[in-house]
Amino acid sequence: MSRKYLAVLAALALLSPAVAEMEFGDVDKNQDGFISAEELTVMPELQQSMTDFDLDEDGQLSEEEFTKYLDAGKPAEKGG
Ligand SMILES: [Ca+2]
Ligand SMILES: [Ca+2]
Repeated sequence: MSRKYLAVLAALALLSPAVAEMEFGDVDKNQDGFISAEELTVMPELQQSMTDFDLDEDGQLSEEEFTKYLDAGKPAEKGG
C-alpha cells in the first residue's frame, strides 16, 4: 500500500461521514418538505438514482423516500 493510497483513504474517511450524516432538513434547502432534483446537487449519487427512490413519481423525494435511500445506502445489516 503506497503512501498516496493511504492519503486517498484518509481523505475518503474524512468525506464519507459528512455525506452519511446528511439529513433530510439539510438537503431540503427551501424547507418545503420535499427534496427536488436541484436540491440534490449536494448528493450527486442520489440525484442520478432519484427516480428509483421517487416512489410516488412526483419528481421530488419526500422524507420517507429520502429515508429509504439512506437505509439502502447503509452497509448491509443482516437480521434485526
Ligand atoms: Ca425542497
Ligand atoms: Ca416522491
